Amino acid sequence: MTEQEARMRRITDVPCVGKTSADLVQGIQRHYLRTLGQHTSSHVKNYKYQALAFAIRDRLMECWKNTKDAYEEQDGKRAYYLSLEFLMGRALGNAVLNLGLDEEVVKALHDLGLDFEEIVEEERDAGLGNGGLGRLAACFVDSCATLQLPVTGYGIRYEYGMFRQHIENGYQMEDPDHWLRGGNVWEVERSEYTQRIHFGGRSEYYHDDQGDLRVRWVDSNDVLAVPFDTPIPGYKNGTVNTLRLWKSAATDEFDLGEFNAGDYAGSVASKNEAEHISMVLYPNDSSENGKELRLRQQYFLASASIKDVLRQWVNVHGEDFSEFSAKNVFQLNDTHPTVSVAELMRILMDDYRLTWDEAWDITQHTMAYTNHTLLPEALERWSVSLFSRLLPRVLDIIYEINGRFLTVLAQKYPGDVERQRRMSIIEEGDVQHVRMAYLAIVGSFSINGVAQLHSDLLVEGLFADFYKLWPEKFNNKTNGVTQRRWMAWCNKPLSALISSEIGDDWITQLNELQQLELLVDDANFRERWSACKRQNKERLSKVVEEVCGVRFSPDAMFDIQVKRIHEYKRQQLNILHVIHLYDRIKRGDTANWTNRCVLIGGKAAPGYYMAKQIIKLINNVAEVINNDPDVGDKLKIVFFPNYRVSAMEIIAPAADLSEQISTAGKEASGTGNMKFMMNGAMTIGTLDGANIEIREEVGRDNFFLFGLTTDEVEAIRPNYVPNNIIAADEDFKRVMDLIECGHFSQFEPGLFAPITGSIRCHDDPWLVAADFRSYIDAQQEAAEAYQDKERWQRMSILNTAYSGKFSTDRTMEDYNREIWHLTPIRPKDETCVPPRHLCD
Ligand code: 26Q
Repeated sequence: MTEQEARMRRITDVPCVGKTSADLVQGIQRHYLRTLGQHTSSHVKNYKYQALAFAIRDRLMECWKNTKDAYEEQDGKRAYYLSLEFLMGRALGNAVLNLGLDEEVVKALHDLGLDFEEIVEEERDAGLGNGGLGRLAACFVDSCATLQLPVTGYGIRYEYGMFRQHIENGYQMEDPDHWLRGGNVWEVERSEYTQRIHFGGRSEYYHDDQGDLRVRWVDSNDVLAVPFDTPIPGYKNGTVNTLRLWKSAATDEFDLGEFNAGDYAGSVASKNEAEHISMVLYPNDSSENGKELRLRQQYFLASASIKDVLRQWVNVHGEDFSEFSAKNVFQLNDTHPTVSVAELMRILMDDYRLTWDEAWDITQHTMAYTNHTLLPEALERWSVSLFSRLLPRVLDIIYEINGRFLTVLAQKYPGDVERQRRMSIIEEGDVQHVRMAYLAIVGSFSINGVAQLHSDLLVEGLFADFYKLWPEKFNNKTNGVTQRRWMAWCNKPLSALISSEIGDDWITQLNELQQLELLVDDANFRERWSACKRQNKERLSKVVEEVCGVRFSPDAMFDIQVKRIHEYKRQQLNILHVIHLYDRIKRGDTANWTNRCVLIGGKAAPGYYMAKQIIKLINNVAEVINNDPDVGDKLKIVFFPNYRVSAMEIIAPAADLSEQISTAGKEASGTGNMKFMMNGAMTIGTLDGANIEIREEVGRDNFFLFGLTTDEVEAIRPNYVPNNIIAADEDFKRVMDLIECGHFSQFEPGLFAPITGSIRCHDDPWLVAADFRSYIDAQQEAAEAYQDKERWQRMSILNTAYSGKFSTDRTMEDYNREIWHLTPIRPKDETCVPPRHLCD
């Protein structure tokens, strides 16, 4: 050890921080006074949250360092999850759980006269994502840390996350989510790893000092990317991985022209453009919107992350890249970060002087692409003109990739110009576009869908030409969710019951839940199971009453649909059923009635007119039903505003019935379906996405199936006449009449004509009318099943028991075994694992 190393060692040589409740009390007090400067016991509860969060963060820090040291020392293969979204939600409860400090924290707070559950509520959700794709990234990093896989998440530190939603007169209103106001305890700025990102300018060809022809990107406008790191703790294993989020900042080079002309303020103001890049998350989750700022965000993430990885590589290996693809893999979360393919090529060639073939070999063996959608309108395309203005050098490379790819095609399929046109990365037409999915496919060694049906449909449909060319690249990786957050943390009563019966191995081995199957015949166990569900329903009822002003009786069946609002997810169909139930009540057709509380929640993209109308319809229907004395407890319905991760933590444990009712072939996977199943809800669903696998696991008797299959959906389209279906079905006709006669829009007749019109339209892509009857019948089956308490208890237990497949631990093991090939690494000294007496 050199003297300098010895000196460095001293500053990090801190005694291990204690983990008893007394140690925690001390830590909380110290941060409250010394970090936050709070001298009196002020009534601002948020400072108490922050003090606790700092105390917990202290307990992550040394494991974080040990994990980094271990990764560096082992120098094994590493993976990078590139994603424009990480929908993390709150971090405090998760950190406490994963550190195994649950009981000690509760006790410490109790000694300080504070309540953990109240303090937890002070944290704002990190809402840096739209929905499924962003939350999946968050579950993935949790599972990777738990599996001790060396995986780093790379994303953008948006100043404003997903908008907050409130309802005014039944309509969605959006409020900006300035989530960082009040500070973020969990992030650490690492400005020493700042990267410089180029935009604009042009490519210049020149001869280097060895006389070789090379290219450089000149006259660019540069932006800085400053990394902020968030610790990602594994479950009681001493591993803490990293989520690195980039914030954009202006360079210090003032616009000299303006500056010299005396416009000092103007030149400083022009820094704005740079700082805007990481300002806001696009709240669009299914259709491309082609905005320049979005492409800037994508390139900003791709370039900063790749430069960061190459920086670390060169630090250790110098400029020898022969082993790079054996030791690094990038997983692209949809096409959003796909410009990475060209960016890696660019840096390897322009900055490190690799030849095209060397750089391409590395790129093609390093990139892997996950697709999350089957909707053709959601496939990203960027206009060539925008690309050439913003990223001229990157576009050169994309053209070259495409040129070489088309040559391969021409050799393989001589004369088949039509195929070349179809498969070209550059789409020809009035305006040329770059097809990002095709760039991802050509540049990657692995392409996966997110549920078996989805992966099958990709190779049969959207990507059929590519599958024919490279069948070995395509594979399936069925999604999952992390049971740490979605059971152990959010469903304490059920977790305690399960652990008391089968132990707590399920927290890291979800298949262990299968043992619950043996308990379904135990009446006492079933009663305790129901008691947990009831407790969770009471908790949700309180929240619903607070935020919606409607009383949900825990005796009723809780029927829940929460997800983004989209026509393909068919919240319309749900509301048609609710209206049908209302109609039955009004007609007095209520023999053997099952009381129901229907909850629908989700955000609509701000520019998505139909989705916003659907929200309005739900609210108007709720207004009529909830205030009708004839209805009473038989039926309640609310639109739950501002659905988000922390809301789902209360909703999922309380659900009896999970609505997964998309048009078959449209929902790539779904992940809410898995959270509900895990928490003992029954699914009513179509044969779509991961529903199919859920039904396979739990058995057909424990799943309410309805609707057309994917094949039937495609077969019916040419002869689809919804008006005939409606006319032939008395119940359906009455429901449509109620909406169309203005019963739910008394002072605004015709308000919902766009919705009813689309249901009646023969080319309704979502085939709502086609599935109405079988949906209503399946709902009736569910209602009857609910009346048989014992039967329902059994089904509920079996849903949890067979949810093992849907852990992201399994998903990550699949990615690792078949795509990444990483070796798990244990941090050398496991001081961060809680002392044994705290673990058991
Ligand atoms: C693209 C371009 C410009 C602006 C925004 C976007 C954009 C952003 C987010 C497009 C799509 C998304 C999100 C998609 C998404 O969440 N898909 C869901 O992914 C889940 C995880 O795999 C699946 O379970 C869902 O089925 C799928 O809909």
